[in-house]
Order: sequence, then C-alpha cells, then structure tokens
Amino acid sequence: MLTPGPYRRCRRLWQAILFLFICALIIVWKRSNRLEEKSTPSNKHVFRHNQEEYVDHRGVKVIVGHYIGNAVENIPNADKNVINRNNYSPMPDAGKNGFPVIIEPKDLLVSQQIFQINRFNLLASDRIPLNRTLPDVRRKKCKFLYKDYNSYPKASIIIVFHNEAWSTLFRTVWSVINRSPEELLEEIILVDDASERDFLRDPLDEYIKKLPVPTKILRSKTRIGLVHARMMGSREAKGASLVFLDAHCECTIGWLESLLAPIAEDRTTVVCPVIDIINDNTFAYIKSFELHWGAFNWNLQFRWYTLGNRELQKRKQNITRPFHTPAMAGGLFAISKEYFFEIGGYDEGMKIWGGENLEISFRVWQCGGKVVIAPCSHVGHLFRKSSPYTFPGGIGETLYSNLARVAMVWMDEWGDFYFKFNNEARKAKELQDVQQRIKLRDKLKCQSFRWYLENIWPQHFFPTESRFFGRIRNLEKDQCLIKPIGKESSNQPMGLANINICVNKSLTVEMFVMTEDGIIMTDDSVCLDAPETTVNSLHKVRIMACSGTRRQRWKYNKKTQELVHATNGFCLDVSSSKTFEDGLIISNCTGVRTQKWILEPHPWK
Ligand SMILES: *[C@@H]1O[C@H](CO)[C@@H](O)[C@H](O)[C@H]1NC(C)=O
Ligand SMILES: *[C@@H]1O[C@H](CO)[C@@H](O)[C@H](O)[C@H]1NC(C)=O
Ligand SMILES: *[C@@H]1O[C@H](CO)[C@@H](O)[C@H](O)[C@H]1NC(C)=O
Ligand SMILES: *[C@@H]1O[C@H](CO)[C@@H](O)[C@H](O)[C@H]1NC(C)=O
Ligand SMILES: [Mn+2]
Repeated sequence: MLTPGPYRRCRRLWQAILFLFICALIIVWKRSNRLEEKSTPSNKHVFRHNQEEYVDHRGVKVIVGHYIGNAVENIPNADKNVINRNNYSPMPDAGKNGFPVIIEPKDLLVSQQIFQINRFNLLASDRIPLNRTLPDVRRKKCKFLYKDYNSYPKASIIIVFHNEAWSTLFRTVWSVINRSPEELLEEIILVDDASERDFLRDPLDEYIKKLPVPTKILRSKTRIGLVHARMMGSREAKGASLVFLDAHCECTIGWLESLLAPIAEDRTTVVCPVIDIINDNTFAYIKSFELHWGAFNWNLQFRWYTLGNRELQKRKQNITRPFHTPAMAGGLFAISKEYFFEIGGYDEGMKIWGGENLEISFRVWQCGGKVVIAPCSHVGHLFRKSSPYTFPGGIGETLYSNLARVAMVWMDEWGDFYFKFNNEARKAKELQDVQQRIKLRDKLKCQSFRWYLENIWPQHFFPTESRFFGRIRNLEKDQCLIKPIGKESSNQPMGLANINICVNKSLTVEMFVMTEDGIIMTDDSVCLDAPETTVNSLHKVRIMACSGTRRQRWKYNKKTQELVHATNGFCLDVSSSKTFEDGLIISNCTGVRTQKWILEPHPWK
C-alpha cells in the first residue's frame, strides 16, 4: 500500500516542505503560548454534551477521557477485513522527535476513509515507529531532580483498551519501556475490555512475550467498562504503585520518576502528569500548559481552569514542585497500590466510564489524601475531536447514573444543588444503591464537601450560605444578567456582559453567585469584570475568567440598588445606545433606573 518510490525521489522537496510546515507550527504554537500567558483567558467552554475529550479552538482546554470504544457500524464501506487488519508499517523517520506526519495528497482519500475506524489518522499512526523519539519538554530544573530511585515505589503500569489500534497501543507501551528507569518498572498490565479485533488476540499474546519488560494481558469476555477493567488490572498488580494510562499515550523522558517521588514522600498522594497533546491528524507532540488545575462545573463536567494569582505566586516559588489540584482528569495518574485499596479502589457501582475521576478526587481529598499535578512529568495523550462511542446502557444514562452516585455519596448539600438543576441526574438517582460507599465514607471518617470546598478549592464558584445565589434583574429593563453562551448566539459577542429576558426554565444561564468579597461569578469560573481605573467612565463590562483581582470586585448598595465597582466607584449600567451588542457598561452613578438592580435570591439546596 505504501510505495516508497515517489517519496524517495522527492525526498529533498518533502524535507523542505516539512521543515517549513514545522516552522509555521512552532510560530503558531509560540504565539498562542504567549497569548495564553499574557491575557486573562476567557474560559470559552463550549458545552459539549457528553463529549469525552477535546481540544478547544485555541488548542488549550482539554478534557481527558479514558479509553474509547469504536462504533464501526456507522462507517461506510467498513468491511470487516479492513477493520481487523493491522496495517502498521513504519517509516524510519516518520513522526521523529514528535514532529507531525504529513500525508501525501495521493494517500489523503485512504487516510480520510480509515480515519473513521478510530477517529484519528490511523494511516499516519501506522507510519510512525513504535519507538519514535519525543522532545524533552520538561523545564530544565527537572533534569536534576528525582534521582533517588531506590526509595520510589516500583510501578505496575495498567493500560485498559477496547478496540485500540495496534500502533497507538504499542507506542504507548514502548514509550513506557524506552523512557522509564528500568529499576522503577515492575510490569506492564494490559487489560482488554472485550475487544473485537483479530490482531488484538493471538498476535498480541505472541508479541508481548518478547517485550523486555514483563507484560501481562488480562481479558474480559464481556464489556465491563473502565472502572471494572482497571480494578481487574489493579488486583493482579505486583508493584508497590499503580500507574494508570490510556491506551493512546506517549510518555516523555522523566515522566515516571517524577510521578513516583511524591508517593515516596507521602503515600497518600495521588499524582497526575501534565497532559500534553498528540494531534489526532498529524500525531505531532504539542506541549501543553502547566498553569492549569483540574476542577468541575455546576454540571459536574471536568474542566481545566487557570490558576488564580495566589496559586501562581505560590507556584513561582518552586516551579518544579507538584501542586494541588481539586480534581484529576482521570485518564493518567499514579497511586500507591496499598493506599488505592485502603480508600476503596473505584466505585464498582459505576458503569463504563464518566464521573469516576471526580469520585476518586473527592474521596482522596475528603478522606485525608491529596491530589497533585507533577510539573516535571509530561505524558502526551491523543485527543480526538469526536468520540465514536456507543456502549451498553446508553451514554446519557450511564454518565448520569455515575454522576448521581458521586453527588449522593460525596457532595452533601451541593449534591442537592446538582440534582436541583439536572433532571436526568435526578431521575438516575432513584435507581442507585450507594449504601456501601456511604459506609466506606463513614469508615474512613471523611470530611464534608463543605470542608473540601473551603479548604481545597476556595476559589470555587458554587453557592454557599454566605453567598448570594440567584438572578440579578435590571429594574428599568426588567431583564436579567446572563452568562454569555458563546459564539453560537450571534447577537451576544462572547465575553461582553449583557441582560436578557428572565426565563425561569433555563435556570443556570441567569443564575449568579455574589461572594462576601463582592465577586459576581457564575458557572465555569467566569466573573463580572470592569477596568479598575478609568479616566472617564463608560467602559464595557465583560464576563471573563475569574482572576481574583480587584477588577472583579463590586459592592451592592441595598438602599440605592446600585452595583458599584469596588475600585472606580462607577455604577453597573445598561448602555444607552440600546443596541444589544453594547451590553453593559460602567458609568457615573446618577440614580437613573438603568443603574438599579434587584438581587433575587433563589434556593439552591
Ligand atoms: C527503533 O527500533 C528499530 C527497530 O528495532 C531500530 O532500528 C531503531 O534504531 C529504533 N529507533 C530508536 C530511536 O530507538
Ligand atoms: C522544589 O521542589 C522539588 C520537588 O518537590 C524539590 O526536590 C526541590 O528541593 C525544591 N526546591 C527548592 C529550592 O525548594
Ligand atoms: C417558574 O414559574 C412558575 C409559574 O410560572 C412558578 O410557579 C415557579 O416557581 C417558577 N420556577 C422558578 C424556579 O422560578
Ligand atoms: C463623570 O463624572 C466626572 C466627575 O464628576 C466627570 O468629569 C465626567 O465627565 C463624567 N462622565 C460622564 C461620561 O458623564
Ligand atoms: Mn483517552
């Protein structure tokens, strides 16, 4: 299928094109890097229902799911032979050092057709050697740390897969073998969750016998899902620590020792790597940002949020030190084996995937452990734009059942808040038996969710008793402050604060929290923001990523009903030009009715 003739003939030309392409890529990447660090990024999270993982339009906000099953029934002309064939045929330099692979025009059609099988560019993946090199993306200081191997717990690497491509699966395996200190690798455990591909059966059994690291394959006859498959692997593991990886990752140099060192220091630490991006089309390795931490929104969707100023200052004191994160993405982490079982493994009442990352995050934090991100550990993960996933039970029902369990067991009053605004989760709740997990919580004497919010994530944007929660209504217009919904709605430029007719059904869009410090915020960590000092007034008010700065402080004057900016004394007002795009402004406080706002509290429990 691959004819090297023309390739070799124009090798020079291709090299030149490749070089130029890479230069362009680096420039684009550097620029977006700089943008990210300078501006306060507006968290432009597009709500993607049930989407497992994605890279947003700027390539930064990423959600890690776990493993994907491939629903190949819907692929046109997907004959069984094509799907069952292993077409791995490496070209020596393809993807070298994390560079992108470029498919020649003559192969584009084929590459597009087989893209559907795994929802990534399988043709490109199959050209990249299993042992391709990757750049060392760590900060320089990392190279001098983590040398005390003898004290670190040896790792059992656990990789669950379902219909994974050969090349991505074994590039994961080889990246572990080639870039982990031998002394730290106990074994690799592959868990096959009922894959249907021929090449993942006997050929795989034969292949792993020859690997230089002891490698086991465990197989489930029926589809059991991520939680159960990982439990299956964990029970078989001999290592003192468990390291979970997705089946389409590539580890970089230094990744393992920096994950294990914090466990050696404190066995109740759960350690996540920085997750870099493997492009689903070119397989280019793209370094991602270290200045994010993981948390979740009102719908219990996992999100990356930028660190607040206080965390940034703390991090700057020692840029290599692992930092706390309220939640983990779930796909990749290391944990002491003993501790994993001590705190109750995974919730085996959960199906397939979804929500188990929050469950383990809450459990670890609330029951005395901690979850950290190790900035010296970089692992690439293949992010797909679409998740070609059908699974037993239906995606919605499964996900909501799992999230209902999380809310019921760990979230106390904030579980009520979740159910209040999520009908599907509320329905799923009735069917859950969580007795065992509640017992576990009692046995481990775990802290409340209030403790978690106050101590682990004080920057959270959930309602509390001491915060206002409800609608903010303009007296003159009789309309409510709303959260911008994003690009989709053309008449609301993303980021500009605005008001709209108060609807009572789509509740959370018009619900805001106002803290005692005067921060007005809403779901997904966005805050009402205006310039601190202005020579003249009339400045646009935006809804931006919460930064904890004084730009985002307001005072509500109950008597005059004005919302006054804390630093410049101007009043929140509706633009007089009346075009919707102008939205809200700050202007001189004059007592006009457009500057009067009613805070309408709404019960949240
Ligand atoms: C990868 O493996 C091939 C075949 O075993 C070998 O020829 C090549 O040198 C290896 N490449 C690297 C970067 O280790
Ligand atoms: C920074 O953190 C690393 C990793 O925890 C640690 O080994 C190192 O000693 C720290 N450096 C300083 C200057 O505190
Ligand atoms: C929505 O409106 C109905 C009546 O129109 C009212 O009974 C109900 O309380 C409102 N719900 C909320 C949450 O405001
Ligand atoms: C706001 O008030 C200040 C001082 O009272 C005045 O100088 C300024 O022109 C006013 N701005 C507007 C837009 O009315
Ligand atoms: Mn994944």
